[in-house]
Amino acid sequence: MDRVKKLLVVLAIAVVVVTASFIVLPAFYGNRAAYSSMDQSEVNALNSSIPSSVQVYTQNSTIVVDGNAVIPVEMGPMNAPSMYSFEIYGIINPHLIIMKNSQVTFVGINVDTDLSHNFVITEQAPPYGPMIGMGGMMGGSSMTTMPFLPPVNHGSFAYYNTTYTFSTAGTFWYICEYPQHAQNGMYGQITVQ
Ligand SMILES: [Cu+2]
Repeated sequence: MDRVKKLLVVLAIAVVVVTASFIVLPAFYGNRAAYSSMDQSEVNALNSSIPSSVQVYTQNSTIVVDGNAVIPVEMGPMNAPSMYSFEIYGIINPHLIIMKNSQVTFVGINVDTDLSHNFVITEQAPPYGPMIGMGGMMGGSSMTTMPFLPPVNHGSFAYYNTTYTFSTAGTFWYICEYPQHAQNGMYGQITVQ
């Protein structure tokens, strides 16, 4: 009889864990619009056609956006010193200076061969803890959302467009919400003026 009771307890725990994982994991990793994918030539085309509203100052690691623009954001570039990096027009984690009321579509593209990433905008300044992304997932601090995009798969790059109109002047940040990534340096500053 004791054996049966033990078995029942183990089964009950298993049911609770499995049920909880079906509720918690989608909240953490899914529940957002699906991503699309593009190939290397499409990535190259986006990177090489800089909009007229965008000025790239490589020496200052700064990109100025004055007006509406579509901007590709590479996530996890393999040539970067750290795997926890963004790259925009050849600059790692650039400082974005955005003129007020510009509407910017960020095309988040995961170019990493190993890790999942996303790109969201937040008012929260660094330093970041390992679970900074949980704030956004719980409907908290992030101003935009993006699903976690999987690594490159046989030449197919997962991407997701997120559009934001910067109507408020101030200092903002872009981060990767994947646990520990922002903490390890996967973020950059946005100045809206
Ligand atoms: Cu990341």
